[in-house]
Amino acid sequence: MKLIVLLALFALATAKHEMYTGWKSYFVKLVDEIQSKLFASLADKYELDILSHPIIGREGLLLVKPEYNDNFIQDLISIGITFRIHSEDVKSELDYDDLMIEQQHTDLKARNVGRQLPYDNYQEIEAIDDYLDSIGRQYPDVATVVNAAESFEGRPIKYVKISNTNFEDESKPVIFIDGGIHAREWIAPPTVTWAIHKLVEDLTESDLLDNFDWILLPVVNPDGYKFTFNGNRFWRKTRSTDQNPLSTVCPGVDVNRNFDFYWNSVGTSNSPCSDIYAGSRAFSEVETRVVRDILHEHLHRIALYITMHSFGSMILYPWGHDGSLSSNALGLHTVGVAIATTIDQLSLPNFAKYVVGNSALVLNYLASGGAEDYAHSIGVPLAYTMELPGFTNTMQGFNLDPRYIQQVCNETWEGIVVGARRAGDLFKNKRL
Ligand code: 0X9
Ligand code: ZN
Repeated sequence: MKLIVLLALFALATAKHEMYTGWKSYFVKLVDEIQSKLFASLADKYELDILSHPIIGREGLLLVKPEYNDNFIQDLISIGITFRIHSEDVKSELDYDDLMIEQQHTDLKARNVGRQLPYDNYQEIEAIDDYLDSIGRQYPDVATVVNAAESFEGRPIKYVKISNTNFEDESKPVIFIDGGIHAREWIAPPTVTWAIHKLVEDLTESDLLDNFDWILLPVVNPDGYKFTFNGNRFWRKTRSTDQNPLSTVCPGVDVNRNFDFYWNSVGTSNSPCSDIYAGSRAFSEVETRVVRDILHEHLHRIALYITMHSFGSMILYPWGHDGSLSSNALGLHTVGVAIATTIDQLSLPNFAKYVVGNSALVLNYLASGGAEDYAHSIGVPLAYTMELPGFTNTMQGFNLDPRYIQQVCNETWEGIVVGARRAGDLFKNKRL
């Protein structure tokens, strides 16, 4: 009987990532603009799923479907783009990731680390929500949990407001950080929950609450996030359907193409089956509207907005739709560099150094309707997309090893602190 149960569990576990059977993953390195353009056309032609964008001189990581593999490799060779295999079998790599996560749970239990916290491991949405609620219950004087809306599938979209003056001191700048716009970018939510931990449970620098109010939204897209835990590890979008006839077979909108900033004009798709589907209209998604409404409610005092993504070790700023610079480009760059150098000093040798710059120029692709562009366009002076680290050239699986989550949380937090203080200084000057 025991054996049957064990076999059934094994079968269940190995069946989990069945849909990625036969997929392969590659590291790709581009040397110049020409290769970069050619690569972009290959990405379209072979529907590549790019997990980390290759930029000139720095490898990226991508997935190839079984039916395209041979032709894709032939094209790479004939164009002269350098590549190397990451995995011959994406499914088995995903099984490896699951094992690592399980191992981390076991290690934490063995070390007697009571409850499992969202920044200790990659955690299900329910564990993250429970953590936020427990923070609200235990620290009502500084933390207020807001159930902003229900997602398309009815999950709460929760954020935490943190303030030692009940958000009533209008002279304080607000720092707004979100994560999980893209469901599969699992390293993002822990950096936001860690920020909550550092501001509420383990405040070590009192100026952070004396001088700022904070809004922290760890998972913008809970439906997509949930879906990535149920066998669709590489899901990126929401899970909504709309009037488009294809939408029931291909649900979901890319939240980072759904903001009303040159909506659906470049680097987007009209097809619901695309990973960069812009939606039927700007702000079609309740998830996008939650971010929009926070930005507008506190616009007069949001000094800094950071939206957490992965991977790539990049700090990206507007404008992403055409690569031009905003009138605050100098400020954006200076504060971006301050954040990046802080993080780099704390980073590990096998992590890449941060790159700072305009998103379109760094990534070499244009994309409209992005969160940080929208925030900046309505008046948030400092607005960034952070592509967190987590991708190393020796990596196995697709997750940063869960043992390093803490490292990323720590270094990112120190970067946020520097960014907040710089933003606070600029904000003070603006108000004089
Ligand atoms: O393409 C994106 O949405 C972001 N990269 S990711 O790999 N996380 O998907 C970059 C967004 C850059 N910002 C804008 N284009 N506005
Ligand atoms: Zn992303």
